Amino acid sequence: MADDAATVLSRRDGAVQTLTLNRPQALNSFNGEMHDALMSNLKAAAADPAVRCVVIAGAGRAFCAGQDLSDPAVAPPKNPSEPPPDIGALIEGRYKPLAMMLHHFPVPTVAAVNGVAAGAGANFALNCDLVIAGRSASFLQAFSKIGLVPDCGGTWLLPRLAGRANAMALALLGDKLPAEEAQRIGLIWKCVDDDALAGEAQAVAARLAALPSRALAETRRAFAAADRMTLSEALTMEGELQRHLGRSHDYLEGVGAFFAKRPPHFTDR
Ligand code: T3D
Repeated sequence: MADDAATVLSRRDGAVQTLTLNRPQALNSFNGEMHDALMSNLKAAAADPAVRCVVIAGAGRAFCAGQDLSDPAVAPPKNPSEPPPDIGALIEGRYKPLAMMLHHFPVPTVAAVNGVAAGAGANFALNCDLVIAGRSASFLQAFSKIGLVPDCGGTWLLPRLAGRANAMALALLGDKLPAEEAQRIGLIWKCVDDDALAGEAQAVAARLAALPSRALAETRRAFAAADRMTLSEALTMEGELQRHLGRSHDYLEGVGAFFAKRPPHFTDR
């Protein structure tokens, strides 16, 4: 656990768990150690019923520069007679489980992007439910510049979030997209002043943590499922979910609190 503590810092404030990528000397780029630490921290947060929201942040001046290109797992061989690295194995073994973990995460996730988010680092952030970025942050699909395709879910996420035209330009040209522009095209939720970023991320996480967790979980699952459905199927799904949630104590509490003009007290029942 000592290594885990070095590459990913973990802090709990109330029901909010904050995980901070902590390899600032390499712009928090992913190596094997940080992958392991991140995964074990995410698994611990997912298994802890006291955690109701997770915030992901980066230490230092960057959020995450993607794969650490100096990692022996991906470094091209110095001698041409040696076999090239199997980057596919890295994607299957590391980035796919990470993206799927976030996709199925039991509670909402918030990315607080404090500086550049490049390559898999950008798409790692975009896998979170809400992405908030500091005004000086940027998003960079760095892949084409090193002869690769967007990974960590980029091919799936980018067109869905920003539309095919924007996604294609971002992926093919690999230009840095400033945070304000990322917000404008719908790639991220919002852009805030740099010095307000940490506070905004914690405040929105605390709000999420106070909401009825079953409703939030079903909303996130429904969005994912609706992606593969017709409108009619989505409407049927919504009816089934509302039938189920409409019988919950939290629904009674929410409506009761509304008419009593008092704050609700949700209990996840
Ligand atoms: O094989 C595979 O790659 C498979 C995996 C794929 C998933 C991916 O994520 S592919 C994409 C990998 N990431 C990149 O290609 C981004 C490379 N980095 C950059 O383009 C730039 O560094 C940034 C735009 C992110 C930041 O630019 P800038 O000017 O602010 O900083 P810098 O001077 O370029 O970088 C600062 C240091 O961080 C520097 O080290 P030094 O010279 O001070 O000792 C630089 O080498 C290091 N660094 C930045 N990114 C990486 C990195 N070291 C290792 N891996 C990195 N990805």
